[in-house]
Parts: sequence; structure tokens; C-alpha cells
Amino acid sequence: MKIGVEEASRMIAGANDVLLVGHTDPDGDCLGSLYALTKALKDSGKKAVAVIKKPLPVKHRYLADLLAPETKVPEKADLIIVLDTARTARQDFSPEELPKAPTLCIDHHLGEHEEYNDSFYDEKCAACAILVYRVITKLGIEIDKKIADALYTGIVTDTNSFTNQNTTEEAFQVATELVRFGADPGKIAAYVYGSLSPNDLTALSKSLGSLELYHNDTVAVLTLKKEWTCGQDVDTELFVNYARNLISTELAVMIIETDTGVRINLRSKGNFDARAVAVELGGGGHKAAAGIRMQATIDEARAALLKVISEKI
Ligand SMILES: [Mn+2]
Repeated sequence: MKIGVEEASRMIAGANDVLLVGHTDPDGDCLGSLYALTKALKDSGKKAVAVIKKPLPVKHRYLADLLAPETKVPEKADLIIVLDTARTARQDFSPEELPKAPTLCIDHHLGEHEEYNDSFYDEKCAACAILVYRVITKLGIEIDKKIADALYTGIVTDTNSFTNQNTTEEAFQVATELVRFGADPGKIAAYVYGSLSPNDLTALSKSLGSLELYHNDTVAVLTLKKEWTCGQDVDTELFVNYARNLISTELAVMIIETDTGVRINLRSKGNFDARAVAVELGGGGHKAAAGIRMQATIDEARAALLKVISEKI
């Protein structure tokens, strides 16, 4: 059921022992939202624990004091808060791995929120961090510098520095408020965009060499093979933007080979519905930015994607 900020805040105010969980492969918005709400609830005197499965990416290590990878999930909670996803299948910890407790979803994706009894969602909102900002403000909890930095991280990453189609007046307004509360845009940008390793750049250069263009150059596809990553974790989050930034591109596709198949990032300049393509292949997201995971080879994934794109273009 869709609920508003008042009801979401009432649910949180009535709980003393809160467990917070994000989505798999958490991004800056997910991690910033998790960090900010956990710290705000702790500051207000509640027990609040955020659980993540994998270590924080290097670029978000400034959030490490509250977000350490958990191997053991607490056995009890009064309330579970799921952040930045519309689907239980996308949760970093599945419902089966979590204690039984009322669950509140706070999210900004288009999707099947009916899986959650209580969902505070707004798909027009640029970042989940903005919804978390509304909740913290409603609860009357002070936003200190650390919470401000975390929420600002969510907005700046999900809007790609205020350049994506989802960048709204509200995104600027809340970002301005957060800077007033102490968020440091220069420092956050230095971490988020300036933490690449030489291996990341080597992988990027190989990936750029894989560029393929379809449909009169309006569909740009990049791939990243595992053998190009030298066995290391590569920060691929921004690779897809190089394909999007081609003048002719309407839809950019990044296919990344993983241990279990492929991960696919889709970015649209606005005319093409990236989410519609993702949903056909079991993924989800937004009109301008969507993602899919498939148990497939790069060649199989490319063929499946091009088939769906041909039907929709
Ligand atoms: Mn988000």
C-alpha cells in the first residue's frame, strides 16, 4: 500500500529497534540513504542497524563508520526499512534472511511496490535520499554534517551530478539545504568521481574499444569481458555514460560479464524508455536509467537486448 511521509514517519517513530537494508550492488543513493537514516535514528535514541553484504566500494569509504559488511543479521527488529528498491528480489538481504517484522519500503523506482505492505514511494523523486530527507525532517531529527554528506551523496550520484533527466528543482533545493547543513560538494565529488584505480582505467580503455552502434547509431553498446579486468573488481558505474555521451545515442547499453552471467546498465537520453527494455528481460529501474541481471553470455545478452530494442524503437 502506498503511504505518505506522515504515516511512514509514524511507523518509524513507533519503533525502537530498526533494521535497515538496501539493494544488491548498492550504489551511492542506496548507501547514502542507508547511512543517513541509520545515523538519524541512532541520534534520536533508537537502536538502528544497517546491514550490507559486500564491503563498501572505495569511493564510498567515508561512510564506513556505520556501514560494515554484516555476516550476521540481528535476530529481532521492531521494524525493517528497505531502501531504494521496489522489489524484494532486489534486496541485499532477502525477506527470508531477515527477522519477521513489519516492513516499510522507502523508494523512488517505478515498480511493484505492492510486495510491501507499507511503501513510501515517489517515482518522480530524483533520489531515494530525498525521500529519506523528508522522513528525517518530518521526525524532527537534526541533520548534522555526516547525515548531510550522506544524503548529498545520494542526490549527486543518482542525478549524475545534476545532469540526468531526473534532475528536478527539488533535487537542487534539497541539495542546497544539505550544503547549508554542512555537506561538502567538492569533497564528495573528489571521493565519488576521483577514486578510480589504474586497473579501472585500463578496463575502461578496453571497454571503449568494444563500441558497437545499431539503428543508425542511436543505440550504442559497450561490453566488458572478465578477462579485461585482471581479476580485480572494476568500478564500472560510469562506463555506460561514455556510450550515452555520443551525439547520436538515444539508448546506451553496457554489458558487464560477471561470475554468474552478465549485468547490464541502460541509459536513455529521454526519448527512449530504458525501463521498458529492462522489464522485458527481468530487470527494472527508471525511464532514463535501468538495469538487468541475466544468466547469459555477453553474446546471448546482446542478442536478447537487440531483439527487444528492435521491437520498441
Ligand atoms: Mn536510487
